[in-house]
Amino acid sequence: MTKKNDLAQIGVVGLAVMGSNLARNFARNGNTVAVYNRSPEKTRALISEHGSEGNFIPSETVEDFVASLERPRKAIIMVKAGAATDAVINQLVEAMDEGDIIIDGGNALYTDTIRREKEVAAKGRHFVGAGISGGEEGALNGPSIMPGGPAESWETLGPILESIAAKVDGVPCVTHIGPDGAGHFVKMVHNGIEYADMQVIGEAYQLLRYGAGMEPAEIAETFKEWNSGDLDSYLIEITAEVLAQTDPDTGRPLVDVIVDAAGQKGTGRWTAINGLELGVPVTAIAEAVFARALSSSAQQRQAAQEGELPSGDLPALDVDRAAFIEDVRRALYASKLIAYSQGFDEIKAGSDQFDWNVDPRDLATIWRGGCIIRAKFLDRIREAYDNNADLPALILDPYFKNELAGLIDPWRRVVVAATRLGLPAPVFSSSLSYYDSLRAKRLPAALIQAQRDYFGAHTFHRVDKPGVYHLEWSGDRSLTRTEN
Ligand code: NBP
Repeated sequence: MTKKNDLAQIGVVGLAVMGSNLARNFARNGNTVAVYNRSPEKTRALISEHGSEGNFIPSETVEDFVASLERPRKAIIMVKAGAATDAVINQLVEAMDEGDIIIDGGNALYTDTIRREKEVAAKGRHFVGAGISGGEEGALNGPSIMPGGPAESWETLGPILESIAAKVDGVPCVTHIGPDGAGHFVKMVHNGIEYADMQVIGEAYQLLRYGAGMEPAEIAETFKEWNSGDLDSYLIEITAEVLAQTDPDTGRPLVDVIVDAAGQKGTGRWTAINGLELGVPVTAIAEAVFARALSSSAQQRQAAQEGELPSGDLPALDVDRAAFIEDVRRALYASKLIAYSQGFDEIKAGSDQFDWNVDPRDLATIWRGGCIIRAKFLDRIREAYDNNADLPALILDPYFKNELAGLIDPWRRVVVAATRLGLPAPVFSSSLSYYDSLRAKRLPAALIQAQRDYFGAHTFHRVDKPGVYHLEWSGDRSLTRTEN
């Protein structure tokens, strides 16, 4: 515990699971931490259970909390995103002075962060929206942190955030992402990629389980093997553990006693909505969000099962099992590549729209540790952008193109197999369509343009000469050049 007149280098407001773990992480790394929670019981519980882990200064009012901070004061808010965050910001702005820094470490929508930064800056305080990934375990032992806000706040905050971030090869998984909402934007897309990553793992499991007829424990072994290759990642690692787990009550595989309705808190949905708004096809992410929604449509699913929607002929899997397992691994890898490629496209589009200047290499670096999508292949992504900062798409990097050459045939076979087996694989199959759309010399968009011109005189461009054209569909079918 601290001496009476010590001041804290950092403060944490909101001591539910994330806030209390983050406060402990700060304290364990040699920082004196001021802590405050609306209900004082949580503050008292933190001190009584973990007070010996480092230097904490607990307060039961916002005023005492602010007074216990060293200047410029730095306070991280870890409360429920939305109205609670606004309430706490207002209290802190009131109690703080010019130049003090308020950091929102919750999962805020980036547009809220942009608004909040303006409001807080107008009152002479600094505001930093920081995405924090890694869940409760990461918060305690080293998260990946994505701070936005003014560059000058980063100068002050950088060292203290580096002290608690995960480290990979000695490099802390935190860096200044860009101004105002850049940090929360990038965290949103990170979560969108996480949705897609989890879904493709789910689709691989579904195919092995109900296509190849493997038991969860056997699939756990397969995932363990996969984790030592290209797919080496946190999510594959925990999937192997989850599938090996039995239910303490019944002894059955745990995955079999869990209701198959996936929850969501909104960041995946935001990523998909933002992709639609920016016109960036984040199909893998959107399909993953829809897949969760479909899984939770209990009534419809039950009606569809009771009404026994026709399945058509479903022949059993007629290929060599070992070959099928390897094909599924490659299809998973390919679909995952598409998800990341699309996520990086969305970040580039957001960065361009808001003039954030986000460097994709930074993300490939700070996502290597601490966060949920940490994966070995982020090193390859970093190399791809090192080699060409203006890559038109991640999958067009020479290394990934070469990888895809070895993945494409198995990927097609798996999508065909899933279709023939009647097993849903929405991200595997839509990612393949996305890939083939990008490759296509001609898309049916020409036909769509003609249809639009037919019913709405929306005009079209020609492949052979400049200008904008309209055909008199309901008249003499003559062609008019409407613009040069
Ligand atoms: P919760 O999101 O469950 O929020 C609970 C905290 O918010 C408590 O400290 C509660 O105080 C406080 N709070 C509320 Br609710 N309304 C308040 C108000 N009007 N004024 C002041 N405090 C208020 O906590 P969490 O799961 O620890 O997450 C914290 C943040 O971190 C969230 O934004 C979350 O999205 C984000 N996040 C969570 C994870 C994760 O894995 N859980 C991962 C990454 C980011 P009380 O004790 O007085 O009710």
